[in-house]
Amino acid sequence: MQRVFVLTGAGVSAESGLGTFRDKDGIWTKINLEDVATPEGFARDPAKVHAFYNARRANLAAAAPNEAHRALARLEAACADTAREFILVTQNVDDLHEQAGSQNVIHMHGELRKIRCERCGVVKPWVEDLALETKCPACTRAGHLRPHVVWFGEMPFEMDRIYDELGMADLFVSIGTSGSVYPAAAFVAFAKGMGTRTVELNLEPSENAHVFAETMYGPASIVVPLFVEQLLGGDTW
Ligand code: BJW
Repeated sequence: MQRVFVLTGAGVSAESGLGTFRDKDGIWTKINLEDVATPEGFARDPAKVHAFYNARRANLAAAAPNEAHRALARLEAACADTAREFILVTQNVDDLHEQAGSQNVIHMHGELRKIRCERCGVVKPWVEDLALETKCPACTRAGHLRPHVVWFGEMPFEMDRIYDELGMADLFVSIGTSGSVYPAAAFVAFAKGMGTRTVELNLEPSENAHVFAETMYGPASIVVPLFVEQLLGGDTW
């Protein structure tokens, strides 16, 4: 095995105190996703969208990486030590993977701690609250800043690079995602079609569970370290 491709979703950060989206009590059971996670919702009521992401940013400020994030950072380090390639593609907008030490990370749905100006296009780190009146740090105009996240109907980031990496992977591991949002939900079928070993680690079977060759179910803080330990101790490593 030379190339490891890991996909993560909200379940990997659940035990860090960040809510998932579609579970019982998930974010989309409390708030209408069309209001806060679509460009149309933002155009209709930007103040509501800013309030939603300000609260998410505050949640993130109080969160810390868990054992699953740390195990993935160990796996990346083990790959580096043995001249293997490792890439972590996350649907999560939190930065807990980076806080745990992961380095080669693609945030396909953007980053909560970044903002983008729709007028001048600048992308900047941002940890404070955002309001309609907030001025762009680059062009100084107010009223054009938005969270640097990918909403429904928008193209996720770095898709060409992601599919290039997926096409070369020997091992595809999906962690803590329901498999209900495309294009990430289609990665496992793509990997399987390439003859890649596919593994699902999740609290319970996802919508794509039947596509995976191997599965392991339980909380991410338990199953991810266990899987990484087994992988690094195995004959094929
Ligand atoms: C644990 C655990 C623990 C819990 N341990 N596990 C019809 C058919 C096919 C596709 C479409 C369609 N209609 C529309 C589309 C496309 C659409 C889509 O997929 N819609 C579906 C809902 C049907 N997709 C898009 O629009 C995407 N763009 C796109 O396709 O571009 C091409 C295009 C562009 C223009 C025009 C046309 C096409 C963009 C999707 C953007 C998603 N954005 C969000 C919000 C990001 C910002 C934010 O965070 O606020 O991304 S929505 C939300 O869902 C977030 C997540 O990244 C994403 C995925 O959720 P995830 O991570 O899987 O979380 P959950 O909650 O669903 O699952 C958690 C899992 O963890 C569960 O399985 C639990 O069991 C498990 N778990 N605790 C381990 N402790």
